[in-house]
Amino acid sequence: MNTPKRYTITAALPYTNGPIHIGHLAGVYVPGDIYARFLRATGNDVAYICGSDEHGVAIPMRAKKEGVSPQDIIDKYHAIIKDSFQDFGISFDNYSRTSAPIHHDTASDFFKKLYEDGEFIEEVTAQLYDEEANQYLADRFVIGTCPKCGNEESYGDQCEKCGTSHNATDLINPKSAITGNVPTLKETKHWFLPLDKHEAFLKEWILEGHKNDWKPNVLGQVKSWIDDGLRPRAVTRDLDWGIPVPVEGADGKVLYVWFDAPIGYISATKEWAAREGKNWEDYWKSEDTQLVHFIGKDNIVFHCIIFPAMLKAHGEYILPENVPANEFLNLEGNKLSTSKNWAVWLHEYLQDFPNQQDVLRYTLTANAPESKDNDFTWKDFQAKNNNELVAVFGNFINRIVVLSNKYYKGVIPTPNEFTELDEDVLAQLKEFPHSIAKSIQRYRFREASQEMMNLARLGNKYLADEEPWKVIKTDEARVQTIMYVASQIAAGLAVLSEPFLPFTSTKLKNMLALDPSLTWNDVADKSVLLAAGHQINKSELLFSKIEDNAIQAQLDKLEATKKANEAANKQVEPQKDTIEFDDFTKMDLRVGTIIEAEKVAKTKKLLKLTVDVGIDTRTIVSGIAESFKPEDIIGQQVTVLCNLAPRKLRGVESQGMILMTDTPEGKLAFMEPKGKVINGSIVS
Ligand code: B3M
Ligand code: ZN
Repeated sequence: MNTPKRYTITAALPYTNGPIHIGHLAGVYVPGDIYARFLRATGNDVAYICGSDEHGVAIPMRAKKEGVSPQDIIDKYHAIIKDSFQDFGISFDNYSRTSAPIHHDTASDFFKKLYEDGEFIEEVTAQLYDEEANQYLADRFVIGTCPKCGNEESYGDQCEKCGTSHNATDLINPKSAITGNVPTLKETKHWFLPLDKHEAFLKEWILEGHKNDWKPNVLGQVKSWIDDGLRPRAVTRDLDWGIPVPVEGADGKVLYVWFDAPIGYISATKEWAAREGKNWEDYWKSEDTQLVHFIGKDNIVFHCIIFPAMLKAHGEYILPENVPANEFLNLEGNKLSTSKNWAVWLHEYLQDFPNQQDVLRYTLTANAPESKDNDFTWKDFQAKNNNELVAVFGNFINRIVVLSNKYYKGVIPTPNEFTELDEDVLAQLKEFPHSIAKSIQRYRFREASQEMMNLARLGNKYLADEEPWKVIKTDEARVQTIMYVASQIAAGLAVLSEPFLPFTSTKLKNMLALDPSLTWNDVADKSVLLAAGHQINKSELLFSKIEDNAIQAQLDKLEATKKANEAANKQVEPQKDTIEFDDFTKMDLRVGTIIEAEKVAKTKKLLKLTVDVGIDTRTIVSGIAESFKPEDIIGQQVTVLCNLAPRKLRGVESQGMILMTDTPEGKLAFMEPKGKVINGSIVS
């Protein structure tokens, strides 16, 4: 295996304007975690770095909407996000935040150095301005038509549809996201990073230097950017939320969030190094260090063009060795969306599937959107759990541990002569550390996870073929060998599954009472992983079957979200023609109570109700059968239009009408008084 190196691995800093969902986990944090855990397991020096991105206009905008301060928003979501990462075993060496003083200092110093070295262009330009809100409009504060793809909902800095990144003034028909007004132009001074100056270098470094080792989707985006021609990019903003621009004459201006956020990787490393007694500069300024950025595809330009240009302009830093950006994950066929609540939120997942972090980690890895967008479905989640984790991995381990305890009181038996198959299986086991490593080193985490599962398959098949539970009746000596061989596979699996299934690996290591110093490379090099005579522990359940009703509950939840979104988007009916007061008083509206209810035969929608309306008890036929069961509405108070001319519905005469409205979920709801009233009370 390769000689150990030093690695700085970064994962995109999540914006603290909402919790995180499976898309974040699948695209960035789980692949980064597998990589970091694997590198540690193979003896490398690793700093896996992340933190909250707490500037950016999305935060004050959300604060405004919720009527709280931006600080309240970042504190709330920083805590939620940090907990989610911890809960899912994302093994960051440091999870920091960009509101930390160390980050403000680091980002300010970085800016000052570029400023003093003359790396910026200082220019007064006309920027979009909202007269009513008294504010310059940049980034998410302005919406308009993307000049590249025509998307009418593009943001000022980036079009989410085609991924293009632009200046707010490039938008066609810009509108303020605060007031909806058409902005005016107003002059203001800003500092620009002349990306054009770095174009030749970027082209050479990425499109030539990394043409064979960076992912095609990443190279493609970089090429298209460079082909379009790089232009100076403003790195400051007229805003009151962010890091103040640390030079004279910059009052009321802050650093552009995409200038400060990637520097967050550096500040978070500094914070960690100080805590651990390490030298942070080793991780950022030494040519021996490999810097790798894990991100989603919408962040490619910032990590492959802008941040490298900043690092290059600064002069003291290393550049990324690779930026293995992923595509997007969809959910049940639709784009994940925070605003539409179309997501599986991590904190909610854990409520519904407690202690089943590894199931989600595994499903998201086995289905990772590595080279194209991919779909997460609950059915597939169930299948991956039931058919692979339970039926293969769990079943294999369970058989070994249960049988060892049963036959040998949990002591690994002494093997007798190996058959050709035994030799072959043991030789195959030694190949797995290499084959899994090869996939991980090429950032092919799906492939790596499948290879890890293949080791469990090998073990499962070996036991199924050798059937020790049958052989025990005729050949005890042979069973000793089978159990010994299978135990070596179990030990290998405990080590090699760790990057993918860290919780399971820990449980399994405990179950096998595995020597904690056993390493990844040992699985390839050592001929004995679990020695004869070694005592293991009792069996513990690693995975359990997920039943259909648990999956249906998740699908129902999404269906309810869909309905709620449809209802929210539904246009309310326009007002009807004006009527006179007399027209209104002609209606006899009063409260009644349903005392009997039954379905009208051969209809889907109709219920025949008996309603006490105070003046009498009458029959009313109502089209509410799809929303209510007859037995559930006995005693329900309702509003009744009593003097509506009677009419026959399916042979039953209806003497009035019950007033209803629609719920956001698309069901019907009664117009009922708050608290019981006397039947016959007039509604006016
Ligand atoms: N906060 C953007 C995002 O979540 C972002 C990443 C910053 S990485 C330096 O898409
Ligand atoms: Zn576009």
